[in-house]
Amino acid sequence: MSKRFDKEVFIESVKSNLKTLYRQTLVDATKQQVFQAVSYAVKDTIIDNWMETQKVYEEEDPKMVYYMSMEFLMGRALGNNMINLTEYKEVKEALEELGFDLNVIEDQEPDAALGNGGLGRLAACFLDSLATLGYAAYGCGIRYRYGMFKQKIENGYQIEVPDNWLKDGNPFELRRPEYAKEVKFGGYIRVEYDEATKRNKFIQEGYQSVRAIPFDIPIVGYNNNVVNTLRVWDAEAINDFQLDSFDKGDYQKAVEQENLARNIVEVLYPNDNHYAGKELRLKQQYFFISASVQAAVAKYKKNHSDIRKFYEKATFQLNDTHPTVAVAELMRILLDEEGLEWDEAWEVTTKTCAYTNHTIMAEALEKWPIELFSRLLPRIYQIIEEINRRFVEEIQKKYPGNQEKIRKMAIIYDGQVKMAHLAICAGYSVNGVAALHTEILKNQELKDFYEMMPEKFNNKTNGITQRRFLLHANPLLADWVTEHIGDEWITDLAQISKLKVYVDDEKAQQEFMNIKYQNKLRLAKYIREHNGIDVDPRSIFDVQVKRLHEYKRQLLNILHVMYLYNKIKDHPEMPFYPRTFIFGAKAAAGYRRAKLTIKLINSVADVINNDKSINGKLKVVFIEDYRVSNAEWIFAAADVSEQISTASKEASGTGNMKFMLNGAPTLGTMDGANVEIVQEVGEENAFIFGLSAQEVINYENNGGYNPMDYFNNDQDIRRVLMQLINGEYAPDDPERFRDIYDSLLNTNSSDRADTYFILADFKSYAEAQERVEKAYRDETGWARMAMMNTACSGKFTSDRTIQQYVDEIWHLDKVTVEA
Ligand code: 26Q
Repeated sequence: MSKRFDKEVFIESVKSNLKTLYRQTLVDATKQQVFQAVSYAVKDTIIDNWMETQKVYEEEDPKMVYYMSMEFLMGRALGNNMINLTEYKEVKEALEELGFDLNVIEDQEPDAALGNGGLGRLAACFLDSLATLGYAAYGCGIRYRYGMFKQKIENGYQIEVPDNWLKDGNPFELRRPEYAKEVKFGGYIRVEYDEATKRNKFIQEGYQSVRAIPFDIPIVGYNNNVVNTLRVWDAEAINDFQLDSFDKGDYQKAVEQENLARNIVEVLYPNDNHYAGKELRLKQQYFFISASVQAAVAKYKKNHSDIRKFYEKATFQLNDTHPTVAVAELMRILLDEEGLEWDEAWEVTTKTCAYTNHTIMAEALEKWPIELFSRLLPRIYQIIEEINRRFVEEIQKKYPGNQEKIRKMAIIYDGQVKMAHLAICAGYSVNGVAALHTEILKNQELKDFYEMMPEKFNNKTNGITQRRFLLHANPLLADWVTEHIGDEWITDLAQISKLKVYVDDEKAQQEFMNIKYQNKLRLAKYIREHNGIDVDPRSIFDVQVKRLHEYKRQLLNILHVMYLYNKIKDHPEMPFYPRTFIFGAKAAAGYRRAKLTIKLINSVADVINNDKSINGKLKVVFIEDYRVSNAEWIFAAADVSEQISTASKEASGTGNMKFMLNGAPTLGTMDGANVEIVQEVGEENAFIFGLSAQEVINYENNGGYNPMDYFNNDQDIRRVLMQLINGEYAPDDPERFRDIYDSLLNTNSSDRADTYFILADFKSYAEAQERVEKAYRDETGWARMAMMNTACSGKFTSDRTIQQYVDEIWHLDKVTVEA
């Protein structure tokens, strides 16, 4: 399919890049320079396919999806691009001949961390699948100058360090000034009657504006010559004022516009599952949406004359509510610039926009104060007011006299603009991201909307790309799988179920577990180099890596570690299988309790790792700066996947799927996609514990949960909690962890004590952990279980997810691109 890789040509290209970029030869070049030179050589191949793909799109005019997202957590590009070009091994060999280790070269690349966690990484996996399946797609986002912060751990505390990911230049991006768009903020709207059209014209005046400049990043499909585009927008000042003729007002405005442009794309908000009502955040949202929608309309108009059929060629998928101003921006363009009537414009808009919900956490819901919203986006606000007026009318028609419905469903209410309500009202599809999550949306969170418009609601269980998270992340296992069942799993993960015939095969079991062991060695080396901690690769690697959030319950995990440590100290003779508890997590910079939890984990680690008396039976490791690139190694090395969120709180989870694919059974609650994982792999191949989602919801609705009961009646729990405040892990400041203790036992004004049911689930979790230990002692049993997890992971490819989006929501046309 793709052009044959020519080693000589490739090497020449690397050499010539070194020369033109850096005036360097191979012998003198730094590793960073070699990385750049190799990347430009790879980009060369990509560009041909990129142009060819865009030509096919021009000719065949397929319907396109615009995946609108504030976040794209791409990670590194070089390795992934080589994988998808099917040139990875060839390049590796070529570089070896030149005396370079490809792993070391790949390691020079900073992660493109333009996202927080699950939602951003999902967007990245979707782009990979869209290109691989041959669908025309644009990712639309922001080119943040600083992505997700780098995490340093100092004295056990998280320190945030700016992520200057562009400092050496990004070899894969392409600046496209010819597609720049102007985006306007603020000012006021002057209404003017237009005799010619007999309509009011709405003219924005006294505004500030910035120029949005697109940077295009290639998204390489696997072995199919398709290259799609991730388009991220940079902001530049518009300063066409004349130096000789400006008065004081012009000068002031010019400076303000410079600042606006600089600030707008400066940094990603590092909040995960938490809404911060910051003006700059709303500016970011409108900035990239206005530019993207303008570009999508312009692209359509190049080849089509009737804007009323826009939706036949374009669909906008809104990645959570963050891009929901797209609804009003599309309306604005259709009404004010294209001259459509309201009903015509509304039809186009509601056939174009679709919305994905990623959370039921109340604190993540976007509600903008009217004052802020209307000041920043005056015309957009007018349009939303009219959308709301008509929507409220509809509600009244359906539920006459029912004020309650209006209070609960209106888009504008109580001085706030509710973005989820706008997205549901204007979207033709509303989807959750796992079966359980979608059911909770329909029956609890969005019940009123579901009752009014049931046809909009649907489920799309998340997925992950096996190309990055197995083929690239775990080459040993990838090769082993291919040896046994062929390589079709790379683009058809359902094939991986063919491994089931090997789960009882002793040789296969040994090979599988030996690969796991090699990956554990690789991770142990990483931990030694980065944390200075020695871990025993024969111990159980029990891993929880994800954003730090109370609902994800890293606290439950570390409290259990404290409990185990107590047990080992009390009963040194007790048989105990060595365990290594591995954590990785960033806390939002302003999330006090999350940051204190990191300190707790590190304090417990300090005590336990330095206690010679326990003979290394227990180790605790906090991996600094958990991110996509080191995640790849971590998943490959995990024995146990910790997915222990309070049931009903984790919409889906996607890390759970990456562990499963790499042969790590889930230790988890019946939450999010865990439910479907258990369905696929069988209960006997997972370790499930804790309250069900319904039980949690019942407690939340009816009360009756009292964590003090557990404190009073269970001495193990009481002892662990007392250790939070007796200086056991904070001899220099015994009060350090008081807030965590209080959060579990003391009701404060806003929250019930132990909001996330940690004490309720503690015993059940500890028992599940005992089952893990017992299962791990049975070597064959464990090998079988691990292999079953890999073999049953077929459903969780993002290729399946994307195919469902295409079939049930987007209805895109498939394309093929010849080399
Ligand atoms: C909103 C307003 C202002 C500032 C920040 C935000 C904000 C930013 C990020 C709100 C939420 C997020 C991220 C949410 C997220 O990552 N959700 C996760 O989405 C995954 C993909 O669907 C799911 O697997 C996870 O369960 C869900 O938590």
